Amino acid sequence: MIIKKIKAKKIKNSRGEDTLKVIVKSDITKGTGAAPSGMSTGKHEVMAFPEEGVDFCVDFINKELPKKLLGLQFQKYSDLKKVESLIDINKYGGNTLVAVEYAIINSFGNAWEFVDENSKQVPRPVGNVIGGGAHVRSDKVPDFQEFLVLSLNCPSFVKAMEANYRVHSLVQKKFKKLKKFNNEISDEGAWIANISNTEALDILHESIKEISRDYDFVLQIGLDVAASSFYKDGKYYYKNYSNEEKVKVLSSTEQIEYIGGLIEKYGLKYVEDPLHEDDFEGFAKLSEKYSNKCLIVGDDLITTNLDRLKDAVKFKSINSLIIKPNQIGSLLKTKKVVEFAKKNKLFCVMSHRSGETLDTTISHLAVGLGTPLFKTGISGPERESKLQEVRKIVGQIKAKIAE
Ligand code: 2PG
Ligand code: MG
Repeated sequence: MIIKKIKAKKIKNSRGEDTLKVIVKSDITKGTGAAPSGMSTGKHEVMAFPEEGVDFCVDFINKELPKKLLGLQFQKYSDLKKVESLIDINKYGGNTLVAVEYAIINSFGNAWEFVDENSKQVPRPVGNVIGGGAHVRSDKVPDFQEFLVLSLNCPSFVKAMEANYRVHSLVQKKFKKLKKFNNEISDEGAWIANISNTEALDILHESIKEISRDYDFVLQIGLDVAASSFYKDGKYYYKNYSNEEKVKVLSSTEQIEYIGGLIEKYGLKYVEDPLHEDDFEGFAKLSEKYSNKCLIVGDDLITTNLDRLKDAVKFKSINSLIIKPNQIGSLLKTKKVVEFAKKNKLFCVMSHRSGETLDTTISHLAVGLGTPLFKTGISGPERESKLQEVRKIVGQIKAKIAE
């Protein structure tokens, strides 16, 4: 595939923030790529955009980059090094490189085949049902950022997607019985209400039990605690801890006990960032006790960074990790992280960001890189587009196998 044309423009993401959309024309087809943005960003992530703003990056892509990029050949994933050497992420931000790389791999046609044409791994969806924390502009919501639904033993992506959607709808019905619920949603399309962490868990627990009755697989609860967002100087500061006690301050040891207790009580199968983003040892303590029954997932802890992942493996901090290409600002580095994780028997979770676009490249990366889980919400056009894209890829894989 040869790059014939590249163009960039400024667009808005789902939170109304400026971001970048890139359009690449190759000799095969046209591909686009748009960069997402986080709200609860890990402090070890690369810079998303420079201070000069998105216009500065648009100018660079439209005026400078074509001089060196046009005419280059991209035959395989490792060829991305050709573009990675042309964009300095310290100057233009990780989002600039990632948006260009997304557009390039999409200009091949089916990006998942560009990543790995033999991939048959279809991930299972992790859906966001109830929102809180940094994804809501109010203190009167749960402290945990995401109350999630997933099914680790579901035989089909489409079935799991449908079940997740039904849980989302049932929770809305249950929320309507609460006072002052006006169908408000978090940045990721999850329901928000003035309830405590445990109230949210109780409602979700009831809902997954009800919906599971209709399926031959079990739905399970996950949490993205996003603990760094309410951690300061050795303590976790809760504002909506439980119905009995709203405000509560926990030490690290108490936080580990508390999360462990929730894993036991609600049968949690997935806990992301239960401790702050530098606490490799605290993660290890939780993992030691619970990694046989729950995915202990590092997001802000790892930030898709190989060096941090190596530390986590050394400390035995996690058994799973989030993969977000724009945290590290490179598709080549992202692949290295996934490969290292697989070698060390860690479970990868490809993930959206809270500020998203309609871009569906991460659906292709989830399949192509073979991540067993895909966290991309349930509701809203930016989330549904990614789920529907996986559904489309499932059809393409089936057709290939049948050939
Ligand atoms: C997270 C993400 C996505 P953000 O913490 O996992 O759900 O949030 O994009 O705001 O970092
Ligand atoms: Mg997270």
